[in-house]
Amino acid sequence: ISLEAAMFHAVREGEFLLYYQPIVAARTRQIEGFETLMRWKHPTLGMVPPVRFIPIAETNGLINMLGAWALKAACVQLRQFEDIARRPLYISVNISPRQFRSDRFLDVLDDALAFSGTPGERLVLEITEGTLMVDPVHAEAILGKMAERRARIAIDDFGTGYSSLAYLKRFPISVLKIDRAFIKDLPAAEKDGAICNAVLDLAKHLDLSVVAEGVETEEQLEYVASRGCDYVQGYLTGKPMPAHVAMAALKENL
Ligand code: G
Ligand code: G
Ligand code: MN
Ligand code: NA
Repeated sequence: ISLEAAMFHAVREGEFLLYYQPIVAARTRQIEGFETLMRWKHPTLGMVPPVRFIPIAETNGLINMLGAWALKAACVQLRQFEDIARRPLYISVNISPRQFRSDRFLDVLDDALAFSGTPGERLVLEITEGTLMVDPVHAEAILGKMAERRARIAIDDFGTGYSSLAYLKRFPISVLKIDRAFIKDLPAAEKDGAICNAVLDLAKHLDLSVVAEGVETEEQLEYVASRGCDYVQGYLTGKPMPAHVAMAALKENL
């Protein structure tokens, strides 16, 4: 049985779940939000990583169904996180290229917000540079619609795609997520440091927030925080975790 066939079965059986990774203020380490990361718990294969099943779902179209489910479930989960924290948090959800292009995407978005009662401004949609560049005219229209709903757009894996900086001017983007590739060898790697500094500088002048991804050490956190990076996400401040563990982490983090 192929992984693809198993996926259709898995959808029916409810084998997909969502993990949540804290995104924290670099200075205080207070949890500001969570990124939603999909997991597949297969009865015999165990945890199948997203790098194995997302590309298949993207090819066969299952991503539209999985993505719609994830968006709605994440918005519902946010309300529970906020009940614990007793302050506004946000939820960040990855949107694949095919989902972004889907005619139904805006309906899916509206449904998730309406069903959960989550205000649009508490939602961050993570897209990659590639998603924007496939069809920039279409992207501009969709991003405008997202902005009408006050959802914020984050560029995921920033700096690794094939795109021009011009899109930062053209599109209503709020957040840059510096890819882990530029963080992992800090503070020793001078070129990576230079790239991080340049991104932080650019973001400051364009009034964008920055999240440093893949922060694993105190030195890395100190490096980016001292250069003006407001938010970090990585194993140092929290791995992706099931919702109940994330809620326990929130209680510890008030
Ligand atoms: O979670 P890691 O936990 O292994 O995730 C690897 C990659 O899988 C992420 O970088 C992201 O691009 C993708 N991914 C994880 N969850 C989702 C999801 O819910 N939707 C989409 N489109 N991609 C996801
Ligand atoms: O959506 P995106 O491509 O940014 O996915 C984030 C990926 O990075 C997920 O697979 C997540 O599990 C992983 N990740 C998050 N924090 C760390 C970290 O500190 N170190 C490493 N190696 N991976 C991380
Ligand atoms: Mn992401
Ligand atoms: Na990333």
